[in-house]
Amino acid sequence: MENIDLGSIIFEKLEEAKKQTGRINIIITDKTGVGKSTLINSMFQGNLAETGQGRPCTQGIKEITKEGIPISIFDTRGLEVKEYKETLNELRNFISKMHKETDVNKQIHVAWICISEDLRRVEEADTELVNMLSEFVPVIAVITKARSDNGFQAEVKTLLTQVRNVVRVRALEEVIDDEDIKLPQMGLDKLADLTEEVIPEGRRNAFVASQKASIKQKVSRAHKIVAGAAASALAIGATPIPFSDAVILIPIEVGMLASISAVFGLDLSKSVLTTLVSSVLGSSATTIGGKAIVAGLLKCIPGIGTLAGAAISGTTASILTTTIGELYIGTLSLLFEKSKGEPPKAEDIEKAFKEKLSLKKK
Ligand SMILES: Nc1nc2c(ncn2[C@@H]2O[C@H](COP(=O)(O)OP(=O)(O)OP(=O)(O)O)[C@@H](O)[C@H]2O)c(=O)[nH]1
Ligand SMILES: [Mg+2]
Repeated sequence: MENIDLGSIIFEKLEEAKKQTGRINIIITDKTGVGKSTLINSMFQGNLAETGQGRPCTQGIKEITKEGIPISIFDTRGLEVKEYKETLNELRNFISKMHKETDVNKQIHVAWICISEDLRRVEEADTELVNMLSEFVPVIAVITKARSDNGFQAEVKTLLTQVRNVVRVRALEEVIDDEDIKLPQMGLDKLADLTEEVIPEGRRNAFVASQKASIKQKVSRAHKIVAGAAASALAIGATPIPFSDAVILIPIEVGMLASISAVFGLDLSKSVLTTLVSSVLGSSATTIGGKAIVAGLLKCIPGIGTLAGAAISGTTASILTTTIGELYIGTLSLLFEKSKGEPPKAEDIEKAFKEKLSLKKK
């Protein structure tokens, strides 16, 4: 079996991972000043509302995006009670137009309507807004600036019958001066989970990648990717793979690393993925043969190298894949915890991953 061209596999798998991630579009609305922008900044990578690009779609709707984050947020002008019919119409026209898009990446996938807990009131306008939105997309009611519930959440549930769920969120930590009490952020991870639940399966990776409120959500999505890759490795080895043919495992490992990176929300460049793959293989050669690959890979599972003989069974290939995938997830989740959900620096990832691998290889 001839050598493979690692560079082109890496390029191809990166493109594939991006394509599989797709994009998610969220509409965030209701009255002005309820904390929409603050919520967006606390919820998504890159302080989106503050630093993202804003593109006006209509007079009252702007699309916020940022390079490298697979989400578009449609932020709307406040729903003023006096002229809410007008705003509602504008929104309806906009959503129904988006809904006709055949490219699913361009449709709206979920709506958050934000009601401030301070206001403690659900109005006719809110009900109409929810009813209209829920004709097109699942709607989640977000009670913002949560401080004391006093039955308000239950009231929202009762009054807004069309919402899929109601969640209380405190997007900013709050200090109550007189009493020296600190109220920490809350509810953001719950909102992330509820949103993941109501959106279509095909949109979940994009959402999970974009949000920073739940690292657990990223990890659990990444486990699924590893399980899928391990199953592919198992299938390939239905009859044991001679060492010299082991290059066929490489696209699986590279694809897995690329997809895990994508679901964590890393904007991975080819050079970073190349370094990660080199760490796994213990070689930075760009073309590499089966024997060298097997030698590199098998070092990731202590003790198994000697058992393997001249061929890799599907079971070994799948254990190997799981080991590499889990090490990478472990690396990323630690770093993401440290950086509060924002993508860590590429060199920190490389360094931490190498350290984990070398511990394993000892
Ligand atoms: N204490 C507290 N204040 C908050 C919270 N969320 C937002 N705020 C404050 O509420 C005010 C309005 O927040 P924004 O995020 O600008 O509200 P918005 O809905 O984007 O407002 P418009 O874009 O003007 O419609 C700001 O002073 C925020 O700091 C929260 O969870 N707790
Ligand atoms: Mg705003």
